[in-house]
Amino acid sequence: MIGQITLTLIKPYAVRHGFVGPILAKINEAGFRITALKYLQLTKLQAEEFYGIHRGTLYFDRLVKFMTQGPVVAAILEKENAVESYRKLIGATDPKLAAEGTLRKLFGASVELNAVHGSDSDENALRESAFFFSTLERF
Ligand code: 3AN
Repeated sequence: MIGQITLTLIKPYAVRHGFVGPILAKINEAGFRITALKYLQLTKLQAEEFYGIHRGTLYFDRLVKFMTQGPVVAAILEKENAVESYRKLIGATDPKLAAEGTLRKLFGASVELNAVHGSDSDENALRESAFFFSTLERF
């Protein structure tokens, strides 16, 4: 499985603006198989754990606030070289700098409201997938 999966979140901002369908369609068109999918609202503690690596940054509290203000859609995506391939599809963290046609360019508003998350390494893809999904929820 290493190298084959990545974890994505459609963030509250994008969910609220009706972008779940369009984003999932783009993910399908790009050749990813959705092997797990759910809608949930993160608690403050869960968001702090998920973004633990950002603790101590100036934007940490705001990040946790944005990520808990409404439901997110979490999904595990499967494809050859999934992490890198999906990072390419989502584009740069800041939508202003993201390439044309990328998810963050199409659906993001700012570096904070940037529509989607994508795992940044195979190790984190496994950790984040296990954070959101039990083995019974993966197909
Ligand atoms: P990416 O999501 O592209 O991997 P990270 O891991 O550096 O980027 O950041 C995780 C999240 O933290 C971003 N998606 C964004 O919401 C937020 N973030 C990152 N850098 C900043 C920043 N300079 N100001 C505000 N929020 C930020």
